[in-house]
Amino acid sequence: MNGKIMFTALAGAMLLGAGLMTGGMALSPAQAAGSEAVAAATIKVENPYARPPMGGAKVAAAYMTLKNTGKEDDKLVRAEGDVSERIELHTHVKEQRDGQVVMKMRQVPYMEVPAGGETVLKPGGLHIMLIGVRKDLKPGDVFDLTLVFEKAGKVQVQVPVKKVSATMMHMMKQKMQGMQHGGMQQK
Ligand SMILES: [Cu+2]
Repeated sequence: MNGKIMFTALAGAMLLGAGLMTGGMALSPAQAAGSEAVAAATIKVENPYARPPMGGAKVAAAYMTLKNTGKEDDKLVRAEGDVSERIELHTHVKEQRDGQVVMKMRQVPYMEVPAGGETVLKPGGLHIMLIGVRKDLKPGDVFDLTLVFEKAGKVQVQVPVKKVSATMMHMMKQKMQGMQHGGMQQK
């Protein structure tokens, strides 16, 4: 590695660091030279939002669409932030219980985002679980999440908290009647 490459890599890392610290969504990896920084631009996050915790529960979920404009498959391997004590990647799975099909939440090790494709995180499907939410999140609030991708690295997202619709409220109440995560009845 010669001096010039070393310097470029260092400058890229510093730019990336500065961008992350501002907590801005507009982290522009393209400004930083070097292939690693450019790779980060392959992931685009659209329509991020979260539902507020329900009925005093300290859990909430974040949803969004992850788009991979790159030529390689990528994976969301974890999410970080100080909005909650723990942040997990979850999905819902169908399960038979007492002769009924119910949806239960499961932690997953990663979420695949295929090359040229997208992965949609939505209620009843994949989601980012916020466990032990630190403050009283309410509609209108915005919090930062850092998504960590296997290839693209860190992507900063600002997540607005949106109101729960009446239908969703009903579903979530049903869900809360189940044990911890389970019990949401499938329509
Ligand atoms: Cu969950």
